[in-house]
Amino acid sequence: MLITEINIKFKAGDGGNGKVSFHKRIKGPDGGNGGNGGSIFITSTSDIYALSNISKGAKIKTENGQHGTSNIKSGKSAEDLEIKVPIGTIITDNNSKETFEVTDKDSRFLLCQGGRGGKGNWEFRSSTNVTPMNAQKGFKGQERDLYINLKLIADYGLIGFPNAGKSSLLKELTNANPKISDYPFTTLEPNLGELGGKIIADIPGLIEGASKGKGLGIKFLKHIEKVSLLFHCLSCELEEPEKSYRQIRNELKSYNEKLLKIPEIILLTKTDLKSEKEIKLILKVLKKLKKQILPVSIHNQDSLKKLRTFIS
Ligand SMILES: Nc1nc2c(ncn2[C@@H]2O[C@H](COP(=O)(O)OP(=O)(O)OP(=O)(O)O)[C@@H](O)[C@H]2O)c(=O)[nH]1
Ligand SMILES: [Mg+2]
Repeated sequence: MLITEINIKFKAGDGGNGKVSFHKRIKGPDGGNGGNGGSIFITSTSDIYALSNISKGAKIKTENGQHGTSNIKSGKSAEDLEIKVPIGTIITDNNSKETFEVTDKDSRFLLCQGGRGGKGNWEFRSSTNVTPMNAQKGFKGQERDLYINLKLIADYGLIGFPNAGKSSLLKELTNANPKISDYPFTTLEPNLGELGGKIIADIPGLIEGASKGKGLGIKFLKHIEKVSLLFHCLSCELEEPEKSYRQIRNELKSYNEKLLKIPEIILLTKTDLKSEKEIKLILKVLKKLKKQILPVSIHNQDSLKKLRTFIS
């Protein structure tokens, strides 16, 4: 299952305590320092399912550093942890409101600093105090209460009513193999495919009232917020294509008006189901919308070729 939202706590390990001890023979201080606690780093991956690896536990933590010991021996530092999250993930600290964005394949940053180990009494020796009785406690590892939100970064988005043929087009155009069926809401979570180095996102169908939670709602629209082009799929089976088009646009608007500014092309889908004359009539009606319209059918290779050239 595609996980796109998680609330979780991260806790970096605490530093080990410094030691107070004295050398048996020399009698001088010989307490070692504590080891550092493990830090937590975030790195990026192109695996959009990667959040499922961290969604299971309520807390992710690293080990504490070990305490210092006699003979000026430092405690062992704990291993750091690298958490891989998909490109497009935004991590927000619920308390400080700091945000961290994983923007590309090279993103890597420290999220929770491991606690530094405390100094042993060896470190506190001086000309005025040759028998220091004090050592430092290990410092606390950084703890964060996080909200992790994945917004898939796609170049193009396929939107429209359920059953409009969005997933079928994604399958024809790209390497993706989404589930396709003749009932509404076949797609329950976004599918991604790649064509000529560009990522196309196919999201679950929208219906009137989606912004108020109808159908699968509009939560998946976050994945198309950053696309540079929307393919608005309108099936030529629709009784009132213009009205249907406006219904979808209204749902986009209710989610975020900025979506209306993304360049859009209407794909009149399933054209094989209608005669040429009927298609012409639909195109005439849709002309009023003053949008570019491409008629397509998965059973018409020519139309797919045109669409492919258009995209690449
Ligand atoms: N005749 C014909 N049928 C098509 C065409 N494209 C898709 N279909 C059929 O239409 C039905 C719905 O296709 P999907 O690709 O699952 O539609 P969708 O828009 O992804 O639907 P949701 O995931 O429910 O939103 C399936 O039975 C497809 O085989 C087409 O060009 N011509
Ligand atoms: Mg689908």
